[in-house]
Amino acid sequence: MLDKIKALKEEIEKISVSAKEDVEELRIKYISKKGLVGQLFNEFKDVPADLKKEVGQAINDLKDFAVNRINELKDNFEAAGQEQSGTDLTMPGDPIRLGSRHPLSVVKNEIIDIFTRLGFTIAEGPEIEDDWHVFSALNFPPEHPARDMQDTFFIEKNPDVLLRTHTSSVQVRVMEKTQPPIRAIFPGRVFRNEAISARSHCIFHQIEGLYVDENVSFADLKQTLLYFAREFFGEKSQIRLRPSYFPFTEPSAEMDVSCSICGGEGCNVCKYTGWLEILGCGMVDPNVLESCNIDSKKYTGFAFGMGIERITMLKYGIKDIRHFFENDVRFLKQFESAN
Ligand code: 2NL
Repeated sequence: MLDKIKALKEEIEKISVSAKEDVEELRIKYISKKGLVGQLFNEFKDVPADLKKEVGQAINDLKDFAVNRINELKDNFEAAGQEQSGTDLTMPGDPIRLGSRHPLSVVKNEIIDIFTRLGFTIAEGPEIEDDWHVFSALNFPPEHPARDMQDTFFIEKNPDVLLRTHTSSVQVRVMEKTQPPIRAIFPGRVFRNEAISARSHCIFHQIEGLYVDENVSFADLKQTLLYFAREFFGEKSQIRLRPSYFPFTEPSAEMDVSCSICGGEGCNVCKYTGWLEILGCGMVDPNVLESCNIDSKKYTGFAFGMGIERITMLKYGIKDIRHFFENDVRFLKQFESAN
């Protein structure tokens, strides 16, 4: 009996399978009730009493061995089977579609690059602001219409908690805590309570610039903005300044750049004028400097501000501002190569 058990163990040790179904056959052949190992349990009753202990132990060990061996064959087969089931692990994977930078970010980064080459640093600040930083420090009179609920989003009923309508609030924060020279640009999201249309949105992006030091003049402003226009719209660009009004600058101007689409000849983008309006600018009003604890007798400064959506629409010929906020990938992927 012990010899038979030993022989059966050697037999089971040697078996190999070539198909998954064979494993099931082996299970029936060896470890089912009527299988070869199962039969040993029947024969056990004829084993002499003095050998029962030893033989019983050997049969139990054989059964454990057979069960483990067959499970092992089955596992090996399943692991190998996955490779054979049609997946070639040496094939290159499916390409993952990468996202692309949003056109507003592409243009914002380009503007930042141009001004950092001139020594400007970048500053950011809170979107939820108070009246002082958005209006009062910037020389807005108490009854100015921009303070009205029609133009400004107030948060709940507190008139001193509002969404900034321009990034100038960040410039106020910087001036309050730093003495000149100050030379920085301020990109950010701003909010105005306006009806949404092809040309305007209630959320948009601005980039403003500020340069405060001794002897900063209007000539510095013009030369800085001419450099920007030529870097951004092309070296042949011309600029012109038209008088304007902002509460925070005096004098104030609006700047046009010669139309980069038609080169000034006249086309439907520049409405046949040859010029595109791109930003507002001026010399910082002395009242603003004083509000921020900067001595307006010692220091002067220039500032400017532009809408990033507007510049991007001009640069890429985008006709509707709402495209920027819909995030339709068919629109966004057109800028994949831009940056
Ligand atoms: C526009 C015009 C402008 C400024 C922004 C500014 C900021 C401070 C002081 C003085 Cl703290 N000025 N910013 C100046 C002139 C124009 O923006 O049309 N933006 C879209």
